[in-house]
Amino acid sequence: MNKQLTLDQLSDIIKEEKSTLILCHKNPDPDTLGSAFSLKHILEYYNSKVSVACCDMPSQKFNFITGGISLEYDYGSYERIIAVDVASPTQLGDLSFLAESVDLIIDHHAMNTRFAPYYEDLGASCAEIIFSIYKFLGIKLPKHFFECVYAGMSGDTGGFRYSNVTTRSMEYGAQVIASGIDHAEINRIIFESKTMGEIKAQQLTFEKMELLCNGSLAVIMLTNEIKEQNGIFDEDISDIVNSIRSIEGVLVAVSIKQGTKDPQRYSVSSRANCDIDVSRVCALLGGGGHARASGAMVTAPDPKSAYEQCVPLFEKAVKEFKAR
Ligand SMILES: [Mn+2]
Repeated sequence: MNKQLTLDQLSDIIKEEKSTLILCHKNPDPDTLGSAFSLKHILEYYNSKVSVACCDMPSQKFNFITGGISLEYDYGSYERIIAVDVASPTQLGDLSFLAESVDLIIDHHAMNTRFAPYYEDLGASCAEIIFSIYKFLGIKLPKHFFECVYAGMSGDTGGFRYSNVTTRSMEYGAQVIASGIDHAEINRIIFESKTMGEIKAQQLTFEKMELLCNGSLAVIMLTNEIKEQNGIFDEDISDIVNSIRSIEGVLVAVSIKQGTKDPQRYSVSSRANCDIDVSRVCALLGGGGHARASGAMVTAPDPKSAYEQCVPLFEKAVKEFKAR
């Protein structure tokens, strides 16, 4: 069993001057990126040299967080590795070979597999934890720190709207805004701006998706064939599950994406608009996450068998919910 750290112990570790690699989860979202780059500011304050790595290229619209990071790293030459917003080794995607070398996990997922010593707090976002650390340390940091933290907090709460929002989320949000950041612009970029590739992918998604359980379950399966035929790249489809979730009457939305590098690996994302705990369904597929937002990686010889592994489980969950 890996050790659970207190905020005191965590801050002592953070103050150590060590070259550090911070790992984000695959399909990077504003929370994993915002947490990584805000933590980078804290570590740099204590003179550590820091790089951030992710197996997938972040959407260009998140350049305000990343500064447009390059993904070329020498994985061996760091004194410590910290994973942020990463619930399990599979969430590291192609970087999961580094899971054994992770020295510290900072995360907010109830289903974290605790694959290394960890600091855990079940707040709405991992960025809330980073902000707690900042407050505990009482240090002064540049504006970019607050932009990153805000991006994470707002990203995981849908702009402070989801059921995971607590009074602490709002209090922290207010304190971050008080630093003088342009929060409206950050929200515009996260929620109201899409690259042309994302728009194209969205259009294709609405064409190809399926509505099951009398319109309560929306499913989109994107195979490599469909992606290639339509000139769609992986960074364009990171958020498609949220597009189909917005359809009136949909209780659960599921996206199944075939891996580009490994076509026998399928990335499953699910969202619930009601009290269906999709993390339980994803746990049956070896994954996990939050009650209303979860994922899994499925291995299958072809798209049809991947579909058959996943979709009946979600159908069952929706039918059981409706029969309640
Ligand atoms: Mn998160």
